[in-house]
Amino acid sequence: MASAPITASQFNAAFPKLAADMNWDGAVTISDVWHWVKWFYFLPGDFLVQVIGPTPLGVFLEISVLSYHGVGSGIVSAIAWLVVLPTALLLIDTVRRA
Ligand SMILES: [Ca+2]
Repeated sequence: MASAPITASQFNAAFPKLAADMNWDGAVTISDVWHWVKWFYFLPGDFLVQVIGPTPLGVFLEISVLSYHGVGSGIVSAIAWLVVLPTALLLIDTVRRA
């Protein structure tokens, strides 16, 4: 039996937030740096989770708030960064040469 679809506001509320103290241990330490990197890396995939999650496609793909920082989000993020980084470097190089 399928449960009720997760609403857009539930996806918004569960979106991973950036904070100085990402592991909630009460101090900003080097351990938080890894969490910042992870948060930034997963941004493209997590954004897609937020957009697609509440739609019928998201229901079909079984996307939930647990999909944030998940395998699918990681794969989407990898693809996005593999496109974004070379494009950004190419643009920077083009601007420098102009
Ligand atoms: Ca911390």
